[in-house]
Amino acid sequence: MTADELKRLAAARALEEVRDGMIVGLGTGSTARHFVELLGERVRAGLSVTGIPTSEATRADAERCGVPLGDVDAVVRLDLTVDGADEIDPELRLIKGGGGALLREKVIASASNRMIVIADESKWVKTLGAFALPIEVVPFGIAATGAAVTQALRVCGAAGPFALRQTRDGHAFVTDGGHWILDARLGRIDHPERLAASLNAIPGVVEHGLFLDLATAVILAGADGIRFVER
Ligand code: ABF
Repeated sequence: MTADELKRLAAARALEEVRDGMIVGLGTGSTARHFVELLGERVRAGLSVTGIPTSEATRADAERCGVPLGDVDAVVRLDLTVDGADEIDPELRLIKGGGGALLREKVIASASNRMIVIADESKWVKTLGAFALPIEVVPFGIAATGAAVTQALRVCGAAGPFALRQTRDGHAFVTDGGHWILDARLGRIDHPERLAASLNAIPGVVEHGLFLDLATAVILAGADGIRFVER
């Protein structure tokens, strides 16, 4: 089975957790897109849900698939969010943000009663950090913020180079919120909680891709089938 087929299998399993009347956070990325497509099929078959997209790309997908969307500014709590991830460790800590939607993804996941992560088994790791950690920053004062990020990484024993994410034509990648992203290649992150706290303390850092204590379950699709891992 291809990785894409595994992603769709994981998305299909997540659909079983959706109930009529739910407010559902819709993640971003290729795995989450499978979920949106399958949810659209269920809506056409009569399911009633309200989707809250975590990016403009997902909003477009949801509209294309006929998933009814709610007003994010009026929603206080969501029943469930289904989203992908770049890395997942055995404590269900995540690195997210490879797709650049980490801020909205974190806002929505934090407001959800449950967050189910869907992924193919390649995302499962013993230790986070092989995937570059995305750090979303405000463009204002980027040099000072970059220096503070370097210091925070060093203090947390996770030193490594970082680079401003760029588009193919060499411009800074701009998030849906109008921010930039620094991708930090750390190799391994031994103390994710410490690093998260240090990054959160930097004024120019808007958010980072460490999602700790947010995922309530992970659906992993692999050659041997589906694993449902719950906290
Ligand atoms: C989003 O999409 C991101 O947080 C993560 O970076 C990425 C995973 O992408 P894919 O599902 O395409 O592997 O969930």
